[in-house]
Amino acid sequence: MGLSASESRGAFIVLEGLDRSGKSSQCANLLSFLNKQGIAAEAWRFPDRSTGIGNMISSYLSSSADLDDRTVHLLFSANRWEKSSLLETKLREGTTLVVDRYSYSGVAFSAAKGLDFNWCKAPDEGLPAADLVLYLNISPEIAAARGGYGAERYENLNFQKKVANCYKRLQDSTWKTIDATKSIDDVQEDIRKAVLLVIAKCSQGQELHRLWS
Ligand code: T5A
Ligand code: NA
Repeated sequence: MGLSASESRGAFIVLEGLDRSGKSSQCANLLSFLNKQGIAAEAWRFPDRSTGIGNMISSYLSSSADLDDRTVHLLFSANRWEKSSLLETKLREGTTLVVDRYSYSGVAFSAAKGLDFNWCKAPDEGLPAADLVLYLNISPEIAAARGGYGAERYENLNFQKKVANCYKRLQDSTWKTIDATKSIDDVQEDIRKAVLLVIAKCSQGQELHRLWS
């Protein structure tokens, strides 16, 4: 069931960026800020490694399982579809969702491997679209210098440069670019301003869009 234009709802906020751009730190800070403000909110992440499909993805990312590129792309998409009705229910109930990666990662990372850009978009067509995509902008070099880099499959400089270029092709009016090289607190300040505006619009009934419109 779609959402009618006048219904109050939660906002669908997605954080995107290269590996080590600071998404998880910012999601956690944002969630506690929103809860302190008395705003109903939950933090989600993709891949959701807790499902059967998520488990296959997790083995693949840690390089313990090998999968064909198109197969893993479709698993990432299926992992979003399996959560999509709950996601929509939460929004309709008035819960704001702060989501660490979504379809935008799905397209950017698979297209960076050389898969056709439009082929990569196709399986996610019809999923709820984010009201706001916060793109944590950082150079691949600075991200690589942060802690823990190199543990998972995609964490190498050359590949991350390709991912950054693919992200650029996805940007539309729902995206806001955030300078992710600032301190954690300063990045959070910039994020909060953008998020509160969008939460207000959604509580006034802004329509939920579908990918890729
Ligand atoms: N993927 C994902 C696909 O290929 N297709 C898909 O459809 C989807 C959904 C897993 C991988 O899967 C790919 C993309 C990924 O390669 P993940 O589990 O979210 O995705 O892994 P990462 O994004 O790599 O998560 P990370 O934990 O590595 O990075 P974050 O969350 O961006 O960064 P964070 O907050 O953990 O911070 C990293 C380090 O930097 C420091 C932190 O303290 C930490 O040490 N830091 C800062 N340092 C200085 N200044 C700041 N402002 C800082 N912010 C954080
Ligand atoms: Na993360």
